Amino acid sequence: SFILVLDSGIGGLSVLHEIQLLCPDHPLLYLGDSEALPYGDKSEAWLINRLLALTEQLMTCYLIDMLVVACNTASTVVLGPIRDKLNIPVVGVVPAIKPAAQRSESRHIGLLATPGTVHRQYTDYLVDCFASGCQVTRVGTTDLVVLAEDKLAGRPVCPDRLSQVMEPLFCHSNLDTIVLGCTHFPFLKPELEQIAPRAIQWIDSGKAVARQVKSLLNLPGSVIRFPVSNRIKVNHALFTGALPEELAAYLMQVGFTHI
Ligand code: DGN
Repeated sequence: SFILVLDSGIGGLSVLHEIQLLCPDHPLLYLGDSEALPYGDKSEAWLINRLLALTEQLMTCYLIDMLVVACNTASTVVLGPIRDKLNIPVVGVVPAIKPAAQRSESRHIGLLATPGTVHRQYTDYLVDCFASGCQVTRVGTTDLVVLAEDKLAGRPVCPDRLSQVMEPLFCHSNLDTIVLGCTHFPFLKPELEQIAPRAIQWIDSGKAVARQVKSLLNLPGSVIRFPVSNRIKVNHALFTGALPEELAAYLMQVGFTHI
């Protein structure tokens, strides 16, 4: 049985990587809905229908025991309705505001996410509940989603474009922590570190999500179990749109068969 990890495009692969590290024996299935990239400009109803339709379609050919919505933009709106409709555990990814607020010494953090996530009510809730007493500067960008897609497709990341996006965060000299609130962004961390004017703590949700997945796998009866001896390590990846050669190579390198 598989854990299905889903995002529009490649972003969810950053979460998949963390799950792979913590649950190396569990077969993983990745669905990159690249045809519908970006999810950020889609309505709530459209997202719910799309995610349900894709998951249900995959459930006809795969035994799926958990769904990870590896997209902040979608998770901040669709988790409730999707949990109501599917009878498997559903894990979402939301911006890591709480750990960022805990770790910031200057009490000024940045939230870097898609415009959809930045403006969500759910994000207001996270900031109100977990970052009280902290200044939170929010930057919404789709440019970094494109740059991350480009990077995994083997195209160079333009530092000037990155700097332009980051200026509204980097210009605050006391801002010491930045939440990478989009699953695409951890792929750009080396480039972001290179252009940062000072040392910044970059915080994403990947490891916390992997821990949650692992704890759900360990709950008796929460997932379908099969004997260890039958466990063959098969990881599959599917994309609804075209798959660049470089990305196919990356998937192979991390142990995924593209189907
Ligand atoms: N990876 C998505 C996220 O975490 O918000 C962004 C991609 C998108 O569809 N907008």
